[in-house]
Parts: sequence; structure tokens; C-alpha cells
Amino acid sequence: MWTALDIPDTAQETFTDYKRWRLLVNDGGRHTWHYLRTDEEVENWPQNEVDRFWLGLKTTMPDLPPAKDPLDAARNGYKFYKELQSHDGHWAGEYGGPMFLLPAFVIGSYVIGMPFKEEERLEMVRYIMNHAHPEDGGWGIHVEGHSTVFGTGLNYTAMRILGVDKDHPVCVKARAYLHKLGGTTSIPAWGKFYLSLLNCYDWAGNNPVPAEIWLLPDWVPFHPSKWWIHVRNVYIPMSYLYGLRFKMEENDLILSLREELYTEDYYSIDWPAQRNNINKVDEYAPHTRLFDMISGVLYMYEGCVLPPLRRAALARTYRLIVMEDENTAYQTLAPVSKVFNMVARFAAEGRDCESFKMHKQKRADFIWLGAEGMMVCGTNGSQLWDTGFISQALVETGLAYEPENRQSMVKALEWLDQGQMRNDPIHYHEAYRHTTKGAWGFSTAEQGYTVSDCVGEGLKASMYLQFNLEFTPNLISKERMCDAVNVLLTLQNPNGGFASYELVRAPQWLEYLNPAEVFGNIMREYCYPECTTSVITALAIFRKHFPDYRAADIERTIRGAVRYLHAAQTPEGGWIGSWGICFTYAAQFALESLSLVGETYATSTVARRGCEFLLSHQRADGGWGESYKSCEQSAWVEHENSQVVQTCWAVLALMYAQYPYADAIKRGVQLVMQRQKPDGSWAQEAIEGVFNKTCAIAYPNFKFSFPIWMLGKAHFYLLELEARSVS
Ligand code: LAN
Repeated sequence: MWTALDIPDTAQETFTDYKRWRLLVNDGGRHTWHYLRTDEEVENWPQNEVDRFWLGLKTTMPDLPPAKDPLDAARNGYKFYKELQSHDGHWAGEYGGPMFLLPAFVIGSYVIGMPFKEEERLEMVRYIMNHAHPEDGGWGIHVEGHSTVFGTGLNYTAMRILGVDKDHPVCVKARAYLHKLGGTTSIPAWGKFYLSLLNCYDWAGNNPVPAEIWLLPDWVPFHPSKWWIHVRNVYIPMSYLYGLRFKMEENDLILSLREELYTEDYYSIDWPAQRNNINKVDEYAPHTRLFDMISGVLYMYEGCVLPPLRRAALARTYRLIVMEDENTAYQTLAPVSKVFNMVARFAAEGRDCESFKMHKQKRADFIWLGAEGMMVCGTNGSQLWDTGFISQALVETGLAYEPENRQSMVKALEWLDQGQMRNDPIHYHEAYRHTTKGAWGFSTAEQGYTVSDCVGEGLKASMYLQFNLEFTPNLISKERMCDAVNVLLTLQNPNGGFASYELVRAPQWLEYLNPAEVFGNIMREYCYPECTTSVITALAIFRKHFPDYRAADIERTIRGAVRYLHAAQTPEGGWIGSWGICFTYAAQFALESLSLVGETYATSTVARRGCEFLLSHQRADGGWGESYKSCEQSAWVEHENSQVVQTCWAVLALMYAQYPYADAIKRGVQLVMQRQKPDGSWAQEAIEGVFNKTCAIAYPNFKFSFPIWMLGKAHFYLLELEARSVS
């Protein structure tokens, strides 16, 4: 099942025949990759443009006549991008970047004996090899990050499980670096946990994760139901597995890994002393003294747990795990909890059961084959997010009206129609979930999680497509749009801001208990400028169409949200982006939403300062470029090069704010036009997104949606400025 693989020394060439891979898109936007073994299968299921593009194969898209003006460039961009639309109307795409998700999947699957196909294993190895740092041979927390113990320890382990020999040059080099860092004893907490499941780290080396916390009454201010949904959903199965001290059986590989991963003799390691041993190269959010103190007490408690209490706690957490699986049709919230849930279900129910089958089936949704090999995505896709942006771009630029684009707009609306959630979760209050009736999530309806700005963007895109275009059918009823608004109105916090999935439920001090070391601001929900602005924008557009629906509530909500947004502006005039890199991303959302409440360069100091902040970062070549490090440091960090996507965000922001001078906009437009390829596409540049302060994540579809959007809009904007200056 996990037989040895014969792996070449380098990974530029694919390890499998890329002409045989197909992306299957079905069931509301599910993505799964399939390798066709026989020629007959290949003949019956031809490779299409979507497959070719994402596999990095040559597409058949022709070179286009050079663009005469920005609108023409946007049109050329969409000629290319339209070919990447799936038959069901959405845009599929790679969602890689984090370097700990593939190892998590490999380790979790190995522990429970859930196999991968050989072709998958080969391409997974290739992906890992392609992302080893050329200088030191290690891996970081994400593809652009420096090598760490977390990245190197986990990717090394994954390579070995996948079937790579320990004497393979990539393993030799990585192991040498790992040893130079002192070996895996100092791996951060989640790494300790994965390795403990694998029986390559002693459970005594982990800080306790007591399931008993779920027996506390709900009103307790730090009750886990109040934690950020991702942390909560990761720690539920973790506490279950920790309670069982679940680990796989020893075998030859495990025994060998115990030698390879450490610089000292595995059997003489002082495990309890490793609980707080975190390598400095990994650390972003060091433990607080409070955390260490509580962990110390809990560690003592682990020596004298009361069996009935533990049993009750394990039963309670298991129930929560099952409810999460059922609420999401086994997609679960995201890949970290996916693996832990999968292992927990196996620990309780074994292999011959429905839960194993279902987890295996949906495991495939996270796995993506890219040009550099096979990876695990940050979610089961970014379907709604990408479809929402390009739909809005086409409508705002007017390209949606052009006859050759109409069909694709109708398809996009059809996808949005079925992508809206129609009901609350099956297990609703009992699972501490927020309402979902009328919401859109980040990926598919099946995944089933409300995200504030996804509801905003989904609603906005649906209204644009349905109301602004006379040729689209009315698929989404007024009632359903009102349902979406109802969801938005439930999500405002007392300070006026909007968080990601839920209301802020826990106090700020909970962050002192952040156990993950490698991520920041994860313990509870926070309000985000991006989420808040998406909501303002959607509500502002909604009330133009339906002025009577909950008018007072909408007015109050918008006013509160704008108040939050004003307060969130930094003294320099920017907004800190938490999900995209970084200030340019947030500025684009912020200035759009402010313009919809009448705040522009001419009328509002906030908007004017926002513009001036951006202009102060425009580079000599006309572009903007900031590094992912801006997000780590919450301060502008220049990238080596200007970036097309960030330039688009900055120029869009200036246009939303009605910045009255053409020069800065023209220079941004020129940069983006110069970087367009003859076939209308743009090359992939630096990574676009981020989460939890430290982990970059890729949004490769942004290099289409935002240039198309910006160029098309800039065309008319510049004409208008010109007309004004003439008159
Ligand atoms: C995402 C992706 C989308 C993102 C936006 C919609 C862009 C944002 O505005 C709100 C938050 C959200 C939904 C978001 C939250 C955190 C996610 C799910 C991710 C960045 C994708 C991957 C990440 C998830 C936490 C990865 C798993 C890792 C853990 C640390 C649990």
C-alpha cells in the first residue's frame, strides 16, 4: 500500500504522465483529480483547457491582437479566463501555499491506513521536492517562508511515508538541515501532535489538551464554543485523540523515523521537558507565562484524571466531531480539522464503516494537482470567492454585456444560485453553529459554513448578474436575497465590525492562551476591515434594489460598520489586511465601501488619507508591491518587485475613492498592460493571500479577476477624467 517509490533526484519533470490527469467538477463545484490509466479512458474523457491550464501544460488559447486600450486589455484577459470556467459556471483553481497541510494529510492517512494511489503519491513527493529550499534543503510553514522545524520535520516525514528512501539526496539534505536545527524535539505543538499520532513523538512531550473543558457550562467566558471556529474545530478532535493517547502501531518505518528525526537517542529523550521546547526559527507567538502555568497544572491533572470524567468528556467531544462531519457532508471546516476528525472517527469506529468511507471520499476534495505536483489546499476550493469576483468584474467593466460573454455570465449566476445555502445546519445550536440559511460560504454549499464577506460577495455578485444584466434569468428570489441580508445582519459586533464566521464570542485575553506558537490572533474571532467592508458594500447595493426591506436595520448596520472602518484606519492612513497581502488588499475593500456611503477623496478625510497612503507606496515603475511580511509585522514591507495583483487593488482603491488625478492611475494601468501576455493571461507572481498572520496562501485566480476588473474600470475612469479636464 505504501510501497517504496523509485524517485529521480530532481523533480522538474513530472513523475506521472500529465496528459492522463483530469479534473472532475461535479455536485455543486466539487473538485477531484483523476488519473486515467487506460487509453480507452483517455479517449472517452478528453483533457480540456481547465485541466491543461492548471496542470501547467500548454493551452490552446491563441495569441490575440495587441490591446489598443485598457478595456481591450481587459477583454483579452477575459477571452483567456473565460476558457477556464467550468461547465457548471464556476472557476476552479489551485489553493495551495501552506506547507503543513500535505504532511498532515499524509501522516493522518498513514496512521489510519487510508491509502493513496501510486500516481498521487508520486506527485505528492514531487510537490514536496519542488518546494524544498535550494540553499538548506528544508521547508517553511508556507511556500515562500524560510525553513523551519515545523515545515522540515513534517515534510521530511511525509516524503518517507510516501515511499522515498532515506538515502535519497533530497532526504539526506533535509535531514542534515533538520539536525542542524537540533532535530524534531523542538517542533511546534501541532507538529508534536501529528508525530505523536504517528508514534514518533511521545505523548508526554505534548502540552495537555483536556477534553474536560467541553464539560464546562456554556456561560463560562472562555468556554471553547467561544473560540475562533478553526481553533475550536481543530482542538475538539485533538482533545479526543489526546484523551485516548491514540497512536499507530510501531513498524519498521516508525522505528527508522525515530532515528532519522532526532539528533539524540529517541529512547532517552526527556519528553516532559519538550512540551515547551519550541525552536526559535519557528516561533511567532511564544507561549505566555499564563499559558505555561495552566499547562503545568493540567499536566499534573493528567497524572490523576478521573476515569468517569474523562469518559464523559470523550463522549461529548466525539459527539461534536460526528455533528461536524454530518453538518458538512464530511468536508469539515478545513483541512486541519479534516485530518483530526478522520483519525478520531477511525479511532472510535475502525475502517469498515460509513464514516471511513465518507472521509475517504471527501478527502479527495482537498487534493489538487498543480504544475509542481500534488498538494493539499487550504479548503475544498475557493469556488464562491473566485466566481464572485470575476462576475462583479465583468458587470462593472461592461464586458458582461458583450454578446460573446453572455452565456458565461448566465452560467456564473446558475452556479451562484445553487451555491447559496438554503437551510440552517442539521446540527445547529447543539453544535454551536451560526445560522446558514441564505448564506454563501467560501467554497461550496456542501461545506456549509457562513463567512461574512462571502455572503457579501455572493449577494453582490448575484444582484449584479441578476439585476444589472437584462439577459439573465431571475434565479434567486427576493426572499432568498433577503435571507442573505438577514444572515449579514446577525453578524455585526457591538463595535460595528464584522468578523469571519461568527460573532466575536470570547474576550480578548483568551489570546494569551494561544497554544499554536506559529500563528497569531487565532483564539477568537476578530473584526476585520475586509469582512466589514464586503458587508457594507453588499448592503448598500441591496437597499438600492429593495429600499423597503429592513431599511432601518440596514441603515443602522451600515452606519456602525463605517464607524468601525474609520476607527480601524492606521495613523498612516492604511488598513491592515488579514486575508490578502496586505494594505493594498484592505484598501481596495475599504475605499469601495466608503464610496458607497458617499465618502470619497473629495468629501472625506478618511478616504483622502487612504489614497495618500497608497500613493506614498507607488513605485517608480507605476506598480505597487508588498511582501507577505507586511502581514506578519502589520507594517508595510516592500516586495522586491511590483505585483500585478496588488497594483490592481491599489488602482481600484483609488478609483473607488474617485481620486481626481490621472497620472498615478495611468502608470498603474500601464504596468499591468505591459505584463499581459499575448494570449491575454498574466504570469503567476508572488503569493497573494495570508491567514493567521504568518501563513501565506495562493489565490491564483486573482491574477485574472483583478486585472480584468481594474483595466476595464480604469478605461472609463480615465476617459471621464479627461473629459472633465477638457470641459
Ligand atoms: C480562509 C480563506 C478565505 C478567507 C476569507 C473569505 C478571504 C476571509 O475574508 C475570511 C476568512 C477566510 C474564510 C479563511 C479563514 C481561514 C482559512 C479557512 C482560510 C485562510 C483558508 C485556509 C484557512 C484555514 C484556517 C487553514 C487551516 C489551518 C488552520 C490553522 C486551522
